[in-house]
Amino acid sequence: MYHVIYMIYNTWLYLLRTLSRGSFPAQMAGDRSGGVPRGHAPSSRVLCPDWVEDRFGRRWSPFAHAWEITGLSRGVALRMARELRSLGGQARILPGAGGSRVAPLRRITLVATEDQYGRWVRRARARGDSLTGMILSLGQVLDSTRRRGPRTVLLAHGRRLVVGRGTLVMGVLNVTPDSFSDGGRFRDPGEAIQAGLRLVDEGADILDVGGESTRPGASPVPPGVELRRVLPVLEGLARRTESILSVDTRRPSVARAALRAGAHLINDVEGLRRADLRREVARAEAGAVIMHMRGRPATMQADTRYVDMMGEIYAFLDARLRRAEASGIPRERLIVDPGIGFGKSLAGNLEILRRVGEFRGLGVPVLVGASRKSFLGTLLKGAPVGERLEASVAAAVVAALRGAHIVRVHDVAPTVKALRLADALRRP
Ligand code: HH2
Repeated sequence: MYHVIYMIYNTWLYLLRTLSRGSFPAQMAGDRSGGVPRGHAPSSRVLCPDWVEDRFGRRWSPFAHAWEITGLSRGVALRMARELRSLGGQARILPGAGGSRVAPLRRITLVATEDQYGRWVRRARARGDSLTGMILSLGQVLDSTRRRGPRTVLLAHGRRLVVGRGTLVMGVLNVTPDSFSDGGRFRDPGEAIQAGLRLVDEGADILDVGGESTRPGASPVPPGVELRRVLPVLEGLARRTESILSVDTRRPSVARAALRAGAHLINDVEGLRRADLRREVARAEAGAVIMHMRGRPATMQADTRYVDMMGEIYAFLDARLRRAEASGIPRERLIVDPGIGFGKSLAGNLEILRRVGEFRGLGVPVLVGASRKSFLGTLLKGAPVGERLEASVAAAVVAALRGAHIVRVHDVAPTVKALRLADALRRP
């Protein structure tokens, strides 16, 4: 009996070793973009906060954490790999983006348990050489990824949003004639205000008022039209509810008027691309959501292929957070969103949901909006918008369980109820 167990154990060990030596997909070898521009400083992210599966779908020991660092020279990558391996961790070096033809930059995937990582940090601290800073910063990324306790997002008009106690719900209030799922619902601002107040009663923590559709293929509307749509609704809501008011806009003039009318947060699907918009947010000391979108709504679904989608989104959000900070908007006012449905394929949207916790490594709250989106219709074999409720609620629950702090939804009441379970499961 003992021999049989011993043989099974050895076979298992052999399989594990063979699998972990397996080669990476061929397309990675030719990767030249990876979302990191030339000359970009090395940046790191935690690939797997709770489960450990690297971006090639390979599962690692369930008590390890995986990091990816991009933009390293070959020498530094080799040194890091050697050091971590000597502590029992694992490392794999891949071609990265940037550098020169002679000295291309590398990216490295590291997998280590907390204990191995702790020993690495102690060793690096004692030595105090050029790798020390990078090794310590891995820990900071890891900490923000796993951080579970409440934190506060600072908003305009002195308001605060406490994030991290339970999943927060942002209720969608579109005052557009053409939004993909709820356009043309209201005949006048009064009706929209009533609908917003109902969402608050149902448990929405934030109301997101939008005056321009960003559905795939949507054409932009003039700022004046957008303003006429959102302003009376925001003013009415500001008078009648204490709820946090967000405005879904990419226009500086709309943001300025909305913030004056009582909005606390700017939700920008263009990720604070415009300097004027950053200025308005900074001036009003407002909060802002930085969302990832590739291209423009009119064209974003034309090409949804990426070499490394999660890496590109992460690098984009990281760069936009830094740009916002440089414009006078501190991180405490910012939230990130990977932008489900904005230039992503069905597989891409599912991957974002599955791996959304990785964005926690950016150190700010993570928002996800999957509600009623067309990838759910595709999964449901072409179900129209009105038949996507259950899948939308499921997507919000999955996002919460996988690490999102805030979900943006149309159907607030059923989502709030479903999230009770998700939040109970997440509590230690
Ligand atoms: N999705 C939409 C609009 N704004 N903002 C954030 N932060 N995240 C999202 O996923 C997101 C968003 C699109 O949904 P909807 O508002 O319902 O449709 P439309 O743009 O057609 O008005």
